[in-house]
Amino acid sequence: MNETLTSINELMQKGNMAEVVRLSQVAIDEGSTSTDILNALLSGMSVVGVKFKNNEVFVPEVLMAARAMNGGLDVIKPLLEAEGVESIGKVVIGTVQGDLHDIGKNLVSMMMVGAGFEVIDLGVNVTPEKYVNALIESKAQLICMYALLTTTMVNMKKVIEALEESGLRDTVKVMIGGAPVTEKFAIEIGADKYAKDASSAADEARKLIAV
Ligand code: B1M
Repeated sequence: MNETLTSINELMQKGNMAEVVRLSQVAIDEGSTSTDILNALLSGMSVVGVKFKNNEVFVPEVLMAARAMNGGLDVIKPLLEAEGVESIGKVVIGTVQGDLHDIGKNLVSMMMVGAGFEVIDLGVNVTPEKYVNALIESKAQLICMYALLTTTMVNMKKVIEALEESGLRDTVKVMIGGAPVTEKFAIEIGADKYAKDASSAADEARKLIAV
């Protein structure tokens, strides 16, 4: 990691959004790739995650770090999305009900746009009804669900049940992801696919809807 990337990593951990945004642009101007900057941000967030777990930092600090991370992601967003020109399909994405985490979802969303999908992002704390209504409105081919809490990942099953109840399950593929989610869990709840990270989510999406 060069000096700018190291600073991005450290300032992200400190929650200094303005500097992370400024330095992310500096890094691009210096020739760093979007992946270099993404890795600096992700490794910074891993450190914050460990400190959070060990009670060395608390929710306000983590929130500031998350804002700084989202600020950096916004700067590299055009680079991550640059490859997608024509829409190859529609994807509805959201963080499931009860869960307010959104960084991983935003990353998956950017990678999907980069892979050529039109993304309808429902945000966080998304109820099963909201997923169903978005599907009816958009006629998307894929629903992506994200959860970071062991207590909210169970709500993914409720979305699949709501799709079944509304007779729409056969019209759409369902992919799930997020730190506590596993392939085994995906099979258990009847999802079509589990993806471990944002770039494999985009690859798997292409395979799932066969483009
Ligand atoms: Co939260 N939090 N948090 N938090 N937080 C975790 C998840 C936790 C593991 C921390 C810890 O204890 N070590 C823990 C969960 C424990 C558990 O459930 N077992 C936790 C907790 C407990 C909580 C609260 C309950 C704390 C409290 O209030 N006491 C609370 C819950 C609020 C709620 O949601 N109702 C809470 C709140 C928060 C903040 C608001 C402060 C903030 C979120 C801000 C935001 O998102 N805008 C926050 C953060 C930042 C974290 C950590 C530190 C970082 C999460 C993150 O963004 N990682 C996290 C610890 C950790 O993960 N190490 C933690 C970076 C992100 C890129 O990774 O989301 O995993 P991730 O995404 C990955 C993959 O999972 C995958 O791709 C990405 C990488 O390419 N992926 C997909 C993601 N989505 C996918 C979808 C796919 C496929 C792949 O297909 C659809």
